[in-house]
Amino acid sequence: MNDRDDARALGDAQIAQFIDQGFVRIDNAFPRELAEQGQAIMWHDLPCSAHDPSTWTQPVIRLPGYGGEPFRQAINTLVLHRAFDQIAGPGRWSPRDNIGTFPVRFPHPDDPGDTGWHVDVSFPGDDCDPNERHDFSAWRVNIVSRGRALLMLFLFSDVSEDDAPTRIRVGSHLPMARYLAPAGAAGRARMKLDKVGADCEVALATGEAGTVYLCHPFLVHAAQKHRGRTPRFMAQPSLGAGEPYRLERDDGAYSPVEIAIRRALGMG
Ligand SMILES: O=C(O)CCC(=O)C(=O)O
Repeated sequence: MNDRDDARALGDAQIAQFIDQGFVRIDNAFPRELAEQGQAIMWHDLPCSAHDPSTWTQPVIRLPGYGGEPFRQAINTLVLHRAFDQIAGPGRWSPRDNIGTFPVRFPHPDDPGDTGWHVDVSFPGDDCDPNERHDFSAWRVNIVSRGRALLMLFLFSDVSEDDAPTRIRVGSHLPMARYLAPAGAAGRARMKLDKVGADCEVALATGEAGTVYLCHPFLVHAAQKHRGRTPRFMAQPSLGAGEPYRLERDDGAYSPVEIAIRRALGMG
C-alpha cells in the first residue's frame, strides 16, 4: 500500500458501487463501544425500559438530536472523513458534531405510520417561515442537492433483516435525478415518490452496531415495521454541503455524487 492508498477508506469497486447503486456500506466505521455508550444515553431518555418489553408500547419514538460524546466521535472517525472526501469530494462537505435525531423502532404490532418512500429534503423554500425550526413539509431538494452532500445511516444497534432495517431502492438515485432535473435550482417540495425507482431491487440497511451507510442524497428509501425482538437504534444525519455540487466543471474533477447525477442525465 502506498501513501495515496493509505488516505483511501474505499476501494475502486466500492466507489463504482456507490455511483451505480447509490450507496456504500462501511463496516466498523465507528467502534461498537461508542454505539453502546450512545444506546445507554438514549435508554435513559426513553420513556420505557431496555429490560422490560412490556414497556415498549409504541412502534417508534423519535428522539431529538444528539450532540457531544460519544456521538461526535462516531460521526468523525478517520475512516468516515476519508470516505466523505472520496464520495462527496474534498471541500464539498462540512463536518458536524451533532448526529441528529434517532427514530428508535420497537417490536410492536401497530404500523408505525411513517414508512413511505421518500428522499430527505435539504433546503427551505421561499415560502417557508424562517423562524419555524421543526416543520420541514415545504422544504425542497434540487438537482445539485443544495445544502446536503450525503444521506447517512448510522447503526447504533445490531440490525438484522427483522429489526426494521431501512429499505433502500437500489439505484433509485438515477431516476430521482431525472425527476428533479426539470425543476432546476428551485427544486421540488412535497414529493410523492411511490413510483420513483419502484422497479428497483430493494436492499435492507442491516449490519452490526458501528456500520455506516453512505447514501447518495437522491436515494429513495423508507422505514418499515419492526418484526424482531430488539429495539433498533439508527441515526440518519445529513452530511452538510461545503462547496456546492456542480454538474459542469472545467477541470473535470467530479465527485462520485456528481458523476452519478451526470450519468443519470446523459451528461457523462
Ligand atoms: O427509520 C428508518 O428506517 C428510516 C427513517 C427515515 O428515513 C426518515 O425518518 O426520514
